[in-house]
Amino acid sequence: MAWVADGKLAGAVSEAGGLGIIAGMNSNGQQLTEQIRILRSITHKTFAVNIMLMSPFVEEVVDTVIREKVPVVTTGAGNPMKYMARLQAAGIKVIPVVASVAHGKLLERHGAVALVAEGLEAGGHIGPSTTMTLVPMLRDAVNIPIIAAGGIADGRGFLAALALGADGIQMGTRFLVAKESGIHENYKKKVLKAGDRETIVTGQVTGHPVRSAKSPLCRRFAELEKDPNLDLKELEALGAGSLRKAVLEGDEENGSFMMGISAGLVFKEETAQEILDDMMKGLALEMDRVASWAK
Ligand code: TUI
Repeated sequence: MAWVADGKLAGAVSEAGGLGIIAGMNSNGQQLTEQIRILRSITHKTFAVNIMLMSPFVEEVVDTVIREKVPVVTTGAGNPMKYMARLQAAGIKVIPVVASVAHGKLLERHGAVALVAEGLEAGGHIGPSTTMTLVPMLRDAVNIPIIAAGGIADGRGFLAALALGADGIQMGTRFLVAKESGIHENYKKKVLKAGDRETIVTGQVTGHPVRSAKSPLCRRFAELEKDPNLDLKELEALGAGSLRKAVLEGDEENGSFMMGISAGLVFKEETAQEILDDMMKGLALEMDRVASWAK
């Protein structure tokens, strides 16, 4: 959650009992160090940094998490193999986000302590599988814990993920509207008013599909993608900086409002603590409801 998951939001999530994750993406080493400092001023509990592997600052971010003795690292949007040995040697637990079974098996062999299995219901950059199918297939293929992601925003999704064989869940979209999330009001409003058909996937042709709310920018993307003489450079230029424009400026014309399909299940701005409490309460309620079917 580049530009969104800063030290303040991740700190609030960890303090509330979750594993708060700072988005390393787009930060250079110095900016990331500052966000880690902010998080540590909010909580003494454990936390993680996500390394977005397509970021131009990957090397700096890896150096920084090692220097700052970050306890847990998650990785996304690529293969973290190149960094696994260094991170593990520094005592860091690595939890890669995977979008395929083969990738999960490979990373288990190379020392991942757990995997995030992210389905295409998620916001931002996504893989080709659904959460519903990826989680059980990965469950059959690896022996390390699996954290399900993509499409989960309430107790029903939480229970469903556990039923599919997951050991935990990761949520992004619901935290977009956390009180501690500093995103622009326009962005929060889009999440809160979203229905089931709010999001769309663009960028298939570039090989990096991205799910975001439908917007004028998406329409321009879709038009360009249909063009047989498509210039990938032009497409990338259109996308560059668009998430920042959405998060910081709420720019409805040129912003990329990344969110998962689960935005249609998010109705309230709440503190991170309220969100986590509601998830745990929802899980217990749904377990009782589902258990009654077996009686
Ligand atoms: O990384 C994410 N979500 C993101 S990154 C991002 S920035 C971006 N913007 C435009 C294009 C690309 C990136 C916005 N949202 N989630 C974790 C995630 N990782 N989802 C899917 C994957 C993934 C996909 C393919 C992980 C590995 C993979 O292939 C591994 C390989 O062998 O390269």
